[in-house]
Amino acid sequence: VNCSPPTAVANVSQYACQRRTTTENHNKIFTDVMEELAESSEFNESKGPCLAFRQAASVLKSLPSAVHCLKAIQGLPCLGEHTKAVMEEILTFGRSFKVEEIRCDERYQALKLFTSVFGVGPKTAEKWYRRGLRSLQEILTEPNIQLNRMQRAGFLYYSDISKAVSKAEAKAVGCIIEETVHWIAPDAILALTGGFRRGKEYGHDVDFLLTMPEMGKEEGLLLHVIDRLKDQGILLYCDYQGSTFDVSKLPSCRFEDMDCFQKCFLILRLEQGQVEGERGLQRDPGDSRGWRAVRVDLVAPPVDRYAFALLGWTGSRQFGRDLRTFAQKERQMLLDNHALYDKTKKLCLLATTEEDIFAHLGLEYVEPWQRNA
Ligand code: 8DG
Ligand code: MN
Ligand code: MN
Repeated sequence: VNCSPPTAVANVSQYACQRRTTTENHNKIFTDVMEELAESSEFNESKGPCLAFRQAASVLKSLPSAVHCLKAIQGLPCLGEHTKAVMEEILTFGRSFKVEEIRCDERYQALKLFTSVFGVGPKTAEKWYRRGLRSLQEILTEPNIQLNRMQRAGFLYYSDISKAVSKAEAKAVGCIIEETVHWIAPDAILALTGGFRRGKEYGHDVDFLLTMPEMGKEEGLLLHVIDRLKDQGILLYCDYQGSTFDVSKLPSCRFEDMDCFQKCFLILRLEQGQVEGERGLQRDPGDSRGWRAVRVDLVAPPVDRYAFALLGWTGSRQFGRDLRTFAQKERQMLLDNHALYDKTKKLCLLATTEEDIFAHLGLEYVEPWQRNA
């Protein structure tokens, strides 16, 4: 085994926004384990270790080749002692005993299962676990559990929405959204965001951004779209959140990916016949329903915020997180889904494209498909 580090190693930045990370991951055997460790830390509310494992996974994802020995990762940023120990285990035994222990843990299993339901976060999952509940069936039959509307939809469509959405299905959803939006407003601006914009083959949902070329015209748009989806008989669930966006409150100091734009979290009914490659296909008779439920997110910012929203909603989460950290630590700027504020100049920097934002930050432009950090 050639243990010389890849020549580019010395140049790997600690910030995902200064790395190019395609969907081609040469170190999946490590990153899958890191992500499980991160999730387990999250369940234990260990924020530091959780972030550390996510950052380590992200650095490994950006490498141009597989790591075959520990020497090859010398000098790489964000790889702590803990991470290196896990990697050594995997290199030596082909597996990590630590992660296998976690996988067997009753609490980890239950929390992972519960949070896989749409509308169930770690807090609710923990509450159910403490009440001695272990399976989804037990939750559904426990008389004292009050599910909210989102969770009820989550359980109702569980088998469909826990199944990955393919690129072909995302494309079919895109056609429906496009037709619906442009039927209402022919000049509306619509963009695919999220994992599918980054070129992923599969996702847990399909994300879109929409706006109007004229400021303010976007206001009623989303509710119109929702009505129209309802009329088509394909709206299975809708959680609409009105805008709480307030320009006078810019810049926001919120240091996360939440934003105040009007948005909706939907579950749509997608006919298999509308999916490319599935037309006229003979399917398993047990799956003869002919349609599936798909999670869809729509976000509608005002057009002057469009570039910031597009950058935020394209992700990945880690890429966005590092962009915000980079802006603050390296440039004394505050970045969120609404704006970029220069603390030195005490003003908001305007942007109409993502390229503008990278330029303001003094960063080389990173294409969407290179943001799979
Ligand atoms: P996936 O669906 O393929 O699994 O991955 P994804 O497309 O990258 O994740 P996502 O959960 O659909 O979110 C898309 C991006 O949007 C993600 O990078 C984070 C960003 N994002 C925001 N605000 C919010 C928010 O309020 N909720 C969610 N879920 N994501 C948000 O900028
Ligand atoms: Mn998504
Ligand atoms: Mn989403």
